[in-house]
Amino acid sequence: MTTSGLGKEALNTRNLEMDRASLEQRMETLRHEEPSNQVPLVIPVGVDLDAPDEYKVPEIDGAELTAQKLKAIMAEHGAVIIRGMFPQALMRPMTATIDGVLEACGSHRKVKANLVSEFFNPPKNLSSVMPNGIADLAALRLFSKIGGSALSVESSSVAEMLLQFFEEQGLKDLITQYLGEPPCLSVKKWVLRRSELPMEEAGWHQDGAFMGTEINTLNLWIPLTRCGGDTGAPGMDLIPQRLNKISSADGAAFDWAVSDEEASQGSEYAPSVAPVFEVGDAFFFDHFYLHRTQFRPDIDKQRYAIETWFFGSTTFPKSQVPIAW
Ligand SMILES: O=C(O)CCC(=O)C(=O)O
Repeated sequence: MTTSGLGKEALNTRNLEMDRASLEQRMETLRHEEPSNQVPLVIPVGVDLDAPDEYKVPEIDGAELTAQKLKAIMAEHGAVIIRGMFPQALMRPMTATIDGVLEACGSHRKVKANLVSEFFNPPKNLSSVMPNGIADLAALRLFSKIGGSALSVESSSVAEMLLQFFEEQGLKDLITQYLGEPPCLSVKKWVLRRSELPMEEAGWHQDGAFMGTEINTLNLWIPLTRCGGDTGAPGMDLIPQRLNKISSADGAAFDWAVSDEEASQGSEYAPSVAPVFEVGDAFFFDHFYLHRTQFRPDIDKQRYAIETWFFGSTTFPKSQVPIAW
């Protein structure tokens, strides 16, 4: 079966209760599992690194992508842009889906009364799987709302639709080969994003600073708006360099962040870049990659994106609340 895209039409054909039960089960499957060290780390922590021939964010065409190539590029550069990975016509309608989820999550009345729709049907165990239950979920919802984002799992139907889409696009096989075991996802690091205007300066960070480093990860960041560079819509500011340890948080606003001075003017790192992303591109990076939401004073356009972190199904950060796939 091929998907009709990621928009409202595709969403309308889904069975809300079945999606809810399916996502609930995925969370139950890993609820009591602890990560193990049976599968080797894809990126060993802290070993000496050879400098690449050039500091850059490599780009390859979607048609050229193989797990072997992904592994080689990620090992050398820490990230890669896959141009034209997805058909634009399938991706564009996802912005309306994100609007629907954000609107449903923004309505306190709907969330409180648990008014189920295709845009808001979280699994019934969502608060109970969080490390600190409902208090954690409430804090995460507030944090997401302030940042103009929502957890994908707020709509089980959107989450299940995305999983189906990823599988149809060959991502499950690709990521299994990359991680050396089947992937899982997570409640906290699977995010639907619509940037807020005016933009606030976001902190440089490596996600491993709060997830831990003895894990296997691959983040698939999907822009749904043309963004980055001089487009006026925020892409990502990137340090185009493979790192394999967590940088110091000295001078940064949070203990998981890196100060702007250190990231963009420090001698330790390659100069930052802000590539242009097109709808249909995919951007892969891992928990050591130093990045932030692109910031410059002339940003005046909204940008939509999907952020999906995949982890090894035995090498995941438990704190991020794993979801079996
Ligand atoms: O979408 C963004 O601007 C931020 C994404 C991000 O930080 C991430 O994917 O880890």
